Amino acid sequence: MTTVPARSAARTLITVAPTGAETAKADVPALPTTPEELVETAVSCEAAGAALIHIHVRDADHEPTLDPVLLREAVAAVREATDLVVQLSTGGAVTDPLDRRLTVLDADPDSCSLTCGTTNFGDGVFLNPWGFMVDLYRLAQEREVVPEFELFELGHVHALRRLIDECGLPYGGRVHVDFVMGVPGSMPGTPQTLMAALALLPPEVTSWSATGIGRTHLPIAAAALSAGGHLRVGMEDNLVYAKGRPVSHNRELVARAAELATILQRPPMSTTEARELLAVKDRRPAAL
Ligand code: KMH
Ligand code: ZN
Repeated sequence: MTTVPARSAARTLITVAPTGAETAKADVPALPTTPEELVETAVSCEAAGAALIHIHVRDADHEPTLDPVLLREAVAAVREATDLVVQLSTGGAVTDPLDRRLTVLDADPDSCSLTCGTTNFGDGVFLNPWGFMVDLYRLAQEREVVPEFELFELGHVHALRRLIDECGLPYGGRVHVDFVMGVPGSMPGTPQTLMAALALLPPEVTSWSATGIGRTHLPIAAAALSAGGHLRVGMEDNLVYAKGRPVSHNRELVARAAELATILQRPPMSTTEARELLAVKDRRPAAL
């Protein structure tokens, strides 16, 4: 008999990852790449049920960038317009150098992604050597930024164990992980793999979410909800709403996730509940 994990939640944290670093604006005009589109997407996805936004910033040419000024402006703009937990990607694009990826924390996000190891990433390699993971983790602790541990591989789950042993708990004391499944060359986006990964989670993990890339998006969402987990959706991970029907706005993916979660009696959690779940520091202007 399969047991429901103790960390199974009554409500669902919905994360939206609206942009990513891989898709070209020219190929997908609906991808939010400008500051105005990012804010409009954030507002609209919050209204549809999202409580956390995972942001990759694009420059004026719609190319992925780690420009510190643009990152700061993006964080401030989303914080001003919404109550979403603001998470910046430290993964960037596969071409981004490690030292530049560390500077993402200078933009003072609530949360940052922290991938627990190197992985195949389509035709590329997404580099996350041990020393970089430790540096990023210690910097996040120092800056009081809550990391979201991104796990693309079963080996990453074990590397998280090593990271907690060596560096202790994150700022706030909660450990939230996100399984990124179905990246070509990395762990497959199947319910069986999700169950295997869950079985390996260290006991310190207090919450987990999952996202499936491409056609694994919906099955992984259903499997994660069934197993008590949270959801990440968005055009970073999936550009197809249904067979032959492209996603026209991130809101559609969030709304569908919210509906699915509600049907399964685990409705979306509010941004206030998400802040408590993740124990993020309150950086909203009114709180300062
Ligand atoms: N763009 C990928 C190479 C993250 O945001 O931290 C890495 C990624 C993970 O998207
Ligand atoms: Zn990302």
